Amino acid sequence: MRTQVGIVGAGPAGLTLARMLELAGVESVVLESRTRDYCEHRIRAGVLEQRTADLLRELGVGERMEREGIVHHGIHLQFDGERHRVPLSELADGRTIVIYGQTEVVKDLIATRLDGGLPLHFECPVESVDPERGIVRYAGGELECDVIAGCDGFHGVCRSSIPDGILRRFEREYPFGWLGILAQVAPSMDELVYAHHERGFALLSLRSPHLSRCYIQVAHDEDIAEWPDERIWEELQRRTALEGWTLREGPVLEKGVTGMRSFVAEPMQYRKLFLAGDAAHIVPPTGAKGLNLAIADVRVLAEAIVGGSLDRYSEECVRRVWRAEHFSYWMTTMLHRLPGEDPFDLQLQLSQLRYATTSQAAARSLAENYVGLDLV
Ligand code: RFL
Ligand code: PHB
Repeated sequence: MRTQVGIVGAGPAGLTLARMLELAGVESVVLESRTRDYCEHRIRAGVLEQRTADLLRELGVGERMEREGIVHHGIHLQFDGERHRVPLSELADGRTIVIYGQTEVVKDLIATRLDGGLPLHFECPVESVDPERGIVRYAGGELECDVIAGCDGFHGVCRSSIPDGILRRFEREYPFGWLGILAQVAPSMDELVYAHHERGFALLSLRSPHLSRCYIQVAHDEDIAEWPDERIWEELQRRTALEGWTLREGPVLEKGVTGMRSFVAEPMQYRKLFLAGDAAHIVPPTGAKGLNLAIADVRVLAEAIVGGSLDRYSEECVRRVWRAEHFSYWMTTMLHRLPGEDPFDLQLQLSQLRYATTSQAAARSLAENYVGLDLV
């Protein structure tokens, strides 16, 4: 088999790239190791930056997002028993964020690809790629490509096919994780709440007017079996408590623990192989940047492929990647309890939170980064 662009992975990066190439008249084949059902139900991100939402609209896959996505103009930071609103849109040129699950973005992109009769193969794990020759090897055979797009996530095979000595790796692991739940109950707040608390961080988010998505900070290797639903709600109640406000509880539909890591591999390209999204970089979820960065990468990649000049792909991506790395690290270290911290560390966090919610300049910086202005 031969194609112009071989895309490894049908996550947000691979699927968005395939759609952009299709509209530009470039042929591609997408190979995905998992089933369609698995890809469509893997619960992850929920916050789309305005430019991500705009791109999905431009690509003709934004119709359901337009109907079901929920536009937000602010977020809340809670600490020291008080909740403070950060008016994102007011501070960042009227920009907004859209609450629309990654699962839904993926479903819309898969449906469009398959409706168009274009090649997207599930249950087709790629075994190896040859970046020099542009060969993608999978169980049933080989795909010969002009360009290989490595969109296969953090644990994929593409990054490790780059010979030793080429990539620089930057990494930070955090000694904690998030326990996340999806619950069948109307969200108790109309906007997201990021809560700093002595018992650990908590986040109130949502997926729809009837579905809440909430997280609590736990140990990175926390055993989910230790967390019956009542214990999770009790912890969420304590960490988000506020006088005159109550957190509504409901049946837990899904729960899981995720570790947290920062990671960058540079350069994001080698010969015919171009890495995009989680295959090249990971951010902790506190800044809501992972999905948005993945889509920003493939926008650059698609334009470079169509324009025929791929040399500067990595260079064009990494500045934005490092901005998001810094912002996600900053949000994470400001909001979580840090093992080994002392009272000095705690006071620094509280001071930073007060500054971010009282100084116009500090709040604007947070807002610009959160909504994803093109600063770099
Ligand atoms: P993905 O989504 O991991 O997709 C990679 C795809 O490649 C497939 N694959 C292979 N296919 C063929 N052959 C192989 N050998 C393969 N190896 C792997 C995989 O099955 C998969 O389908 O990477 P992509 O496309 O780069 O997208 C990145 C995003 O998924 C990720 O950054 C975000 O989900 C991160 N993230 C968040 N990002 C945000 O922007 N906002 C958020 O609010 C947000 N919240 C989150 C998050 C991630 C979380 N977890 C679980 C890590 C919340 C959580 C809890
Ligand atoms: C989510 O809704 O899953 C979510 C929202 C904001 C974050 C991370 C995850 O920072």
